[in-house]
Amino acid sequence: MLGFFGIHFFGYPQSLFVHLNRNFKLMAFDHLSPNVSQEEAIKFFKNVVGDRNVLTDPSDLQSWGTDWTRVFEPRPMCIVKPASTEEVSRLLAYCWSNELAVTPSGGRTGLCAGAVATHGEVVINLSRMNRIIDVDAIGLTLTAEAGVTTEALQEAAKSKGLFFPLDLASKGSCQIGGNIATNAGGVKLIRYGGTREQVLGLEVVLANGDVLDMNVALRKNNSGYDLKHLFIGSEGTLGIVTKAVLRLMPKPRNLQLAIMATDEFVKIPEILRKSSLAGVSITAFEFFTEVAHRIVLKHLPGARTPFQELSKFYVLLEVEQPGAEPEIESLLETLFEAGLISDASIATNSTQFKEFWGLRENITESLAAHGQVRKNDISLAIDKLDGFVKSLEALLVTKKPKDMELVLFGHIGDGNLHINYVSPKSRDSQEFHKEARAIEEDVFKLLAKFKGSISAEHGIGLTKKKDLHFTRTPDEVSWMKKTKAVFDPKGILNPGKIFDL
Ligand code: 2HG
Ligand code: ZN
Repeated sequence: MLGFFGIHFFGYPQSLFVHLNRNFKLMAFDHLSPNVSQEEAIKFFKNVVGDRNVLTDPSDLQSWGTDWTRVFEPRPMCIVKPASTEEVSRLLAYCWSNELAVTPSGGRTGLCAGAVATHGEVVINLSRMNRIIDVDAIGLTLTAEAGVTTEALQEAAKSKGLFFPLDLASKGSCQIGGNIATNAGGVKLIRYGGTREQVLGLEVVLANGDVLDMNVALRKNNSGYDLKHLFIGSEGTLGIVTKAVLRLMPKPRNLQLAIMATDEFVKIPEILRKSSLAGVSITAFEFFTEVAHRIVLKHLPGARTPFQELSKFYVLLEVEQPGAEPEIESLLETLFEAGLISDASIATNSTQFKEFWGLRENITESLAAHGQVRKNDISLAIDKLDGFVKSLEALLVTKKPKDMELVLFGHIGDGNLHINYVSPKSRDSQEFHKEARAIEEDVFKLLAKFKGSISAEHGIGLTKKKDLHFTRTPDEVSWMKKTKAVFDPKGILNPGKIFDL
């Protein structure tokens, strides 16, 4: 699984991009008037980072100019790979004075085209800035450059007997800079919070090249506005994150994992309620449907189901069990007795532990192998989940084309549902997206009624900016734009992402 996003991404043929435009002349942004030629700019970049760290080869532009969304065709001017904050600062100062658009980029595992360069942007990729600077085992902090992968951070914490709780299916490829830019959530949010909760300090290079140092490793710091939070989740539109101080914690003790089968969605929130009331210490509460399970069993080499017969829904529950008492077993008994689950399996060794997690974490990869996919990443208050899913099912009865499957899974313990629309690869891609979009619009309308969000953890990027209004009020969007104008009045940083200026 590790590194899967990278591997598959490079393997995808160009025909998968929906908005094909075979004219490779760079498109420009109306609000910018670049005052250097492309050749001059590339010469400057090579001078800053060295010849081999500026990529202009068409295949490099294709692979480094996009993320995992595969919907928009990448058309960057070039890819520039700095090795230090100072280099990022020089690059941005140059782009600022010459009005060149910039797209910041990391592990490129994003799912909403936040790091896709479609209009001749200079892609600044932070992969070479991959040093772990410090692990402080007393203050429980870790300082790292933006290009360190999430998995490398986990390993660094582990090597000191500590724990970095951010955990995502793409952890082998995604980088902390991208995690911060998108405020990534992941499978342990229910217990430890998302990326925002792990960040104590940040170093950011602003649009004009100034370095803003908010890099203090303090747990408590109530001295005025906490500016770092503006950059977390801003998708590279306010500045480029170059360094972060992150929170560590003691390793969880004795993790237990079970997969439970249930026949009705309505029972899932009830399972969560009963588990919380039982006082077990939940570290993950994930869910997937039978369809998702079947697709993983079909496409993931060596995947096995722990069940004799398949059920409509599954919950993956991970708990920390500090004492000797096998709490998860008695919890499962309670859930059986209450008629909430029909079957369950507990991982009894580390191999099974990995296998069970694999059944959940490999859904995205298996879906990509299975068909063409359009993704929603929505969230709702837990008590509204059931009503929403019922309305969704009613909607699908009339709207869903026969050859389209709706695959639901996600971090249900924190109200985050991933809805994937999947059709056979043989379907015409434009038609598929048109049909899926028609359903998606109704889903978003429904979501607005239920006071949910159109993006729980993936961000807005290019794919969802037209839908921002379903979740954010006009006032909120207007203040976002004012904030953007303060930090980047020329609009050079990741233009076209989240909203148009
Ligand atoms: C996950 O939870 C990721 O596995 C990807 O956020 C979700 O593929 C998706 O829709
Ligand atoms: Zn997710």
